[in-house]
Parts: sequence; C-alpha cells; structure tokens
Amino acid sequence: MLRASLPLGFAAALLTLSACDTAPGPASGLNDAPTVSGLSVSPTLVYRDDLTVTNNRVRIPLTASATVSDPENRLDSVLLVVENPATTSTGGALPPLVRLPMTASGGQYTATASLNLAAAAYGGYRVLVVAKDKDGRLGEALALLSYDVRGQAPTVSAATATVSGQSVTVVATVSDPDGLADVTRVEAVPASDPNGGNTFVLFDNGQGVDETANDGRYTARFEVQGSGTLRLLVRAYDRAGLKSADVLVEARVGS
Ligand SMILES: [Ca+2]
Ligand SMILES: [Ca+2]
Repeated sequence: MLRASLPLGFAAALLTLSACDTAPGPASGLNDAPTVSGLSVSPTLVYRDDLTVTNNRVRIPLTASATVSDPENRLDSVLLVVENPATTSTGGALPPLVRLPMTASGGQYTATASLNLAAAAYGGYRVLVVAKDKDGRLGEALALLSYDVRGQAPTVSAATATVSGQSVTVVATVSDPDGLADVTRVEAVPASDPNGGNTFVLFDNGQGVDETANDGRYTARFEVQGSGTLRLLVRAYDRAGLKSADVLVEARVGS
C-alpha cells in the first residue's frame, strides 16, 4: 500500500533492491513469530538446606523477566512455564509444574511463581518464557533452575589396609547423613604428600576386589614398590563437594 503511493521510479528502485537481496526468502514481516530475549530467572541454584521442608515438600519462590516483542504487535499471551521433568509410566509428558501469565510493563514481562516440589526431587528444571501471537506463532526462551542439597559431609568410620606381598588392599566404611548415594568419591592419598596427585580410588561397586556393591564398604587394591610403612589418608566426598575428615591407615610392606 505504501509502495502504491510512491512515484513509479522509486517503486522500481525498491524492486531492484529487493531483487539484489542474496537470500530474500519468503515475504518477511507478514506473520513473524514473537521474540523472547534477555530472559532472567532468579534463583538459578537452590539448596534444600536453605528451604523449609513441610510434609516432605519444599516451595521455591521463583521470579522471571524477559523482553518480548512481536513484529506485528499481535502478541496474544506470554507465559512462564516450568516443565515437569518426570514422565508418565509410558514416557509421556506431564502437565507443567508452573504455567502462569506474565505481567507486561512496556516490552518487559515479569512473573513471580512458587515452585512446589517433593523435598528429594533434586535435579535441573527447565524454565521457559513462551510468547504466542494471535496467529498461533510461538517464541520462547529457556533458562535452567537447579535444585540440590548441600547436606552434611560424609564420614569415614573405619579404614584398614592389609598387605599380601606387594599388594595392598584398603577397605573403608563410609556413610553420609544424606544417604550413601550422595557419596561421589572415596580415595586414599599418601599421608606424606596428600596433595601430590597420587591417589587411589576406592569403589563400592561389587566389582573385582569390592565384595558387595553399595554396602558402604569401599575397596581398592594396588601394588607398591619396595618396603617400609605405608601411611595413607582415606577421605570421602559428596555431591556438594563436602569432604569427610581424613582417616589414617598404616600398613607394613615388604620385609
Ligand atoms: Ca552429604
Ligand atoms: Ca562394597
């Protein structure tokens, strides 16, 4: 319509310019999807330790803001969505945990939600701002909220080293108030040089020298050279990076 009102010569120039476009594609601006940018979600990391647990559930207050625009100014809805990472028994999607209209102020959209989770439902949660225009076109932006537990450090309650020839077997009993599954690593390091990078990893996987999987008794077997008294510090770490106290084990190797 604008072009029809222009002098003929100018219209021809516009057509020429348009023809020079290397990738003109379909006509743009007629029915474009909304754009969502600058999504900001707070918080992005929450520890259960900082929340109140009621009836084995927690509530995480969540605020989100994003800039939303639609090329034709035909915006229909802007929603804050937190997807449910769980699925049905057949692998289907479950309704979102949060689905909330966002409030507009200029092109800025904000919402405050309360995410209600089982206290032990640790994991990553997809937070989306979904904008829809009146033609049904969608635009969205994604952020991630991590829910975890800091908990308490694991404990090494007993550790032994037994020697057979040059072969040393270390067994350590480890527990964690947050459950054995919270323990990520058990290791023995030389007491003389604990940070020297020379570590032996103990496993509780029931494989090889470890007799029973997941019984909290972690085991490693390794060969040493020469003779003398071997001094090792045994320690455990959990998912939050919390470390147990060191437990010293000693073993006499060689004659
Ligand atoms: Ca722990
Ligand atoms: Ca074991």
